[in-house]
Amino acid sequence: MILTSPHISGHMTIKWFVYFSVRSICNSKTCNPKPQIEHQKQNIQTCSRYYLGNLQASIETYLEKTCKIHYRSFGSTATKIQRNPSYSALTSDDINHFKEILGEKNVIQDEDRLLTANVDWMRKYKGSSRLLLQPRSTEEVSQILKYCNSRCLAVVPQGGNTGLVGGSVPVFDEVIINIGSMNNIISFDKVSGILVCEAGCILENLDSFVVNQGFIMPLDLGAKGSCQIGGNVSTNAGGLRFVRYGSLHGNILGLEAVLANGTVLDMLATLRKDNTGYDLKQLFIGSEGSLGIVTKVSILTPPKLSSVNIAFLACKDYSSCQKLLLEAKRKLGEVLSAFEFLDNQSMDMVLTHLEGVRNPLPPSTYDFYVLIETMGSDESYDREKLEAFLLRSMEGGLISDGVVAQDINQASSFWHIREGIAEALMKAGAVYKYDLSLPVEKMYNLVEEMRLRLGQSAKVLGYGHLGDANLHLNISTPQYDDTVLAQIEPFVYEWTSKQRGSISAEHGLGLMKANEIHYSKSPETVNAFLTNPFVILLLGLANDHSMGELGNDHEDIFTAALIIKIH
Ligand code: 2HG
Ligand code: ZN
Repeated sequence: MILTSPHISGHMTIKWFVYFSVRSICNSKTCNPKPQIEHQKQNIQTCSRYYLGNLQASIETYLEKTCKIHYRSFGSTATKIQRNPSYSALTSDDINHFKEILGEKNVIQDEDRLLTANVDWMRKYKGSSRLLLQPRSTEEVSQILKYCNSRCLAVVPQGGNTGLVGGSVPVFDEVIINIGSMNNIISFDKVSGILVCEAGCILENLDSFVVNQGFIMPLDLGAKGSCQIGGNVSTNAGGLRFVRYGSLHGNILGLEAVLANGTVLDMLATLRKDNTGYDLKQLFIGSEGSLGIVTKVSILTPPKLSSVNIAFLACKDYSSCQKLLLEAKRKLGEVLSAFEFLDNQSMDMVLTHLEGVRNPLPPSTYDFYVLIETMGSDESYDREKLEAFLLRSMEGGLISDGVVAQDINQASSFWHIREGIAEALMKAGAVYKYDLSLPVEKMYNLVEEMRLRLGQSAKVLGYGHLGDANLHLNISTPQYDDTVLAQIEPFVYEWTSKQRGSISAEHGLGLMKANEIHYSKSPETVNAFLTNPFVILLLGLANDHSMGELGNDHEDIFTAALIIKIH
C-alpha cells in the first residue's frame, strides 16, 4: 500500500511559469515615455489587436510563414496598449555594441530562436523582437541595462518562458534578455540548507542538486523541467508544496538584482534573521520584473524526509472535498505536504488528451478527485497516520473511493494526472485561464456559475491547490473566440472581487491582467505602492514628472508601472 520513496513529479518539459518581466526600464531624461493606454471604446471585436507598424507587420508575416500558425495576442490588456514611440528602434550600432559586451555568439538574431522567444507557452501572446541577448554574468546584465537605458531601448527579461499570463515574452519589439546562461550554483551550506545560485538555474536541476545533499527545494511545479529560479522568484510562484513550506516571501533569504540604470543591488544575504531596516528584497519577489532583473538568489531548502505517501481519492461532491481538507489539516497536520483537487471535467480532459494516462480508480461517476501527499520522517508512524485518516474519512462518507501509491511509478502516475491538466488543455485547443484565490467554501460556485453562463459553447474545468484556496478555473474552446471572452470577462473578475479574492493567486498579472489589478487592490493601495520612495527610485521615476500624471489615473496606474513605463 505504501510508497517509501520520494515522488518524482515527472520530467515534463512543458513550461508554464515565467521569468516575469515587465518591460524595460528607461529613466533617461531625454527619453520620457508616457503611458500610451488606448481605452477601447469600440466593441469587443477590437479586443484582439494585431500589432501595427512595419516591423511588426513583417515579423507577423515571418511568423505566419514560418510556422503556419495564426498567432494573436489575446486578452484584455493586450488590446489596450500601443508601442510608445518614445522608445528607440534597434540599430546596427546597438547590435555591434551588444556584441562587444557579450561576444558574437550571445547576441542572437537567428529567426528560429527568436520565433520561440517571441511566443509564450500557450501561443497566446506574441511579440516581434529581433534580438535576444544571453548575458553570462551580473556585470553583463548591468552593462546591457545601462546601455538600453541610455539609448531608450525597451527590454524584456526572459527565463524558461513558461508563464501563463503573457509576462515572459515581448509585447512589441523589446530586446529579450535571456538569463538561462547564468545557471551556476554558487554555494550550498549543508548545515543550514541555504542554497545560493544564479537566477537562470532550472528548478528541477536545483532540486536534484539539493536532493543529493539531503534537502529539497521548497517549491515544486509541473513546469520544473523548464522554469528558472529567477522567474519563480519574480513571479512569486506557488506550486504544489506551498501548503507545507509556504510562499517564497518566507523562503527567499536574499537576492541580487540589477536596476534599470545598471545599478547592481546586492541583497544576497544568507541569514534567516536580519532586522537591519527595510527588507527591500521582498519588493522584488512577485514584482514580475517591473523593478529590475533578478540575477542571484539565496534560498532556504528544507531537509528531505524519508517517508512519502500519496493517496488518490474520489469524493462525491465539492462539499466533501472541503470537509476532507479540514480533516486533513487537523489529522495529518505536520506530515501533510500537498492537497490538490480536480473535477471530473479535468480528469476527462487528461484522459482524452494525454497518452498513457489512466484513472487509477475504477471508472465510475465521481465528480471530484483529491490528491493528498504526506512527507515525514517515520515510515511506520506516517503510514499508520495516513491509513487511519483515510479509513475514518471513508467511514464518514467524505471519501467515496481511493488508492494509495505502492511504488514510485504509481506515485508519479498520480501526480501526472494533476500536473498534466494544463498540457491536456493546450492539446484540446484554445484555453482561457484564471488563477484565483477565493474562500474555499465559495470557490466551486464560480465554476458552476461559469458553466451556466457558457452553456455548450465551452468546457469549464475547476482544479487547483485546494490546500491553499487557489482555484485554477480553465475554460476550453476549440478556437479563441471574442464572444466567449466577453462572456467570461469581466464577470470572473467581478465575481472574485465580490468575494474579496485575488485575480492572481500565483501566476502573476502579466500582460493579461495588469489592467485588472483594481479588482483585487484598492486605488489607495496601488497609489501607496507607486508613491513609495523605494519604488520610485527603482522604477527610475525619481527625476521624471510622469509619476504625478500616473498618480491621477488609478485605473491605469499599475499597467503604467508594469508595462507602459517601460515600453
Ligand atoms: C498548475 O497548478 C499550474 O497546474 C497551471 O499552476 C494552472 O493551467 C493552469 O491554470
Ligand atoms: Zn498552480
